[in-house]
Amino acid sequence: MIEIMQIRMKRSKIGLCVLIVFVAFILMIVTTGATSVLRAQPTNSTNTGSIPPTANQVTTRSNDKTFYLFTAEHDGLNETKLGIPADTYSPDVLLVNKGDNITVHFYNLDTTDRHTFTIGAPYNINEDLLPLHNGTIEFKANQEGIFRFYCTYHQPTMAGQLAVQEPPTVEKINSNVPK
Ligand SMILES: [Cu+2]
Repeated sequence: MIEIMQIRMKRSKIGLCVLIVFVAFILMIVTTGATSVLRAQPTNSTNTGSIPPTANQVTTRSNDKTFYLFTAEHDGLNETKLGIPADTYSPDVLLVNKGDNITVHFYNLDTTDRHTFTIGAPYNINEDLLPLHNGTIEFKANQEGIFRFYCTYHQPTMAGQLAVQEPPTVEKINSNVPK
């Protein structure tokens, strides 16, 4: 009778041990899972818990853009022989975001010729400069697209492009990548 009781006690001890190991195993899985969930969240020093997830998407915006635009001339270009003017702009591409306030400081470096900065609709700009003069053009880039600007005196060479693009949206996490 005593022997049977001892065997039962042994069995229940073994059962208890198995239960403890099982519970410990479950706890380990749960803890590891929770850690990996925490790790899956973006690590961002500026991102506090109170900011909603959409705050990870930011729009890069610098609403004011200033350009210095110069007249240029290609040395050695024989205008009579080639039948084209030697005049161009530098730079000849102005890339801006829609909604930007644009300032163009336009310098006529030519000692003899007039030059213009001209854009048609919808911007309708025409800045005409005497030799060695400069002017400032200000406008809001409220129309998306690529718009040709040109000098009314020196076609077809003296021309460029104003590119007005939709403001790019970038992942905030990407802006933290070291350059
Ligand atoms: Cu010109």
